[in-house]
Amino acid sequence: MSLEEMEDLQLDEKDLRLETKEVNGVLMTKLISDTWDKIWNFQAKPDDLLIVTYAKAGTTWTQEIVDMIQNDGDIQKCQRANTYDRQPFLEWILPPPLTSGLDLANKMPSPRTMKSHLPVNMIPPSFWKKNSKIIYVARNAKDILVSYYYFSRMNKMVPDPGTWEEYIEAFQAGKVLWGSWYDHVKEWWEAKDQHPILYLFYEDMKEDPKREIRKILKFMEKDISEEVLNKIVYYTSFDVMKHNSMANYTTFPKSIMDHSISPFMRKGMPGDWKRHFTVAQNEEFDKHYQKKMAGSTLTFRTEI
Ligand code: PPS
Repeated sequence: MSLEEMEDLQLDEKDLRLETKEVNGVLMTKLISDTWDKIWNFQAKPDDLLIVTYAKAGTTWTQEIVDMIQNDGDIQKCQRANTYDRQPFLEWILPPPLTSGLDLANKMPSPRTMKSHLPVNMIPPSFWKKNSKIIYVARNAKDILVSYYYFSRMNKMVPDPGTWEEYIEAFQAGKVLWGSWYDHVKEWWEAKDQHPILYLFYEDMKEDPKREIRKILKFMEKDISEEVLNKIVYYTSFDVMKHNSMANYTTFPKSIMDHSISPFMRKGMPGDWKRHFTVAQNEEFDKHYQKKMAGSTLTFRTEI
């Protein structure tokens, strides 16, 4: 059953919010946790491309860029299906009869491009064995927190975020789906020198999308004309993608994603956190941040 068909089931919010259960101390949905062996044993191939992010770091944006590159800027081809059907969400397990990302990935003909939010030590080991390419995108913690908060309100499948104050605490403690942002970005940063990993920043992509798309092209060993490159920059800009129903999650049943609470394509700007953190919250967050990130060479820009 497709997600679109699920709309007819008229499910209540309490039946939708997925239960959680940790895997290796990292909060996941119970469905992911119960299917963990199958996810861990996923068989990657050398020509797979995996796009990894902590949630809300610009996954969908990067997925669209990669798909446009793979299709030489052909808009029609990129409209063939929703983002999540074009590039399966590897560890995302849905209740039957819905099709899970893992099943989609297993059935997909090569070369496959997939998405994941897994921390580096939870990536199925076959990705390392097969030397598959990985694009990692990181985004500053404050904008992630705001984006994740609104997303958790509008997406009825993930845990209810509670109040803004409660959510800041949960985020800092890593008690949100996919665990600690701090560990995620730092551990992937360490891993990037040992594997074919391209480590990008959302803020850099926003500042100069053409420059960052060129990095992706080089990493994918693809050559395209300047004209196609300009086309990709245009069609993957926030304002255009916001209206692209194959990329903006508006085809999801409203009972799952309610865009009237907050659109999936919400602001698309670094620095929106300033409209949400009070001065006191910001000071406390910065103090905690210094402790968590101490010793890492990784730095972020919280505005551009
Ligand atoms: S998810 O659910 O984890 O896959 O979400 P993800 O796609 O990683 O992140 C969603 C945020 O990315 C913004 N977005 C974009 N920003 C700039 N340009 C483009 N093209 C773009 N597409 C998506 C989206 O608006 C979410 O950020 P916020 O801050 O909430 O607006």
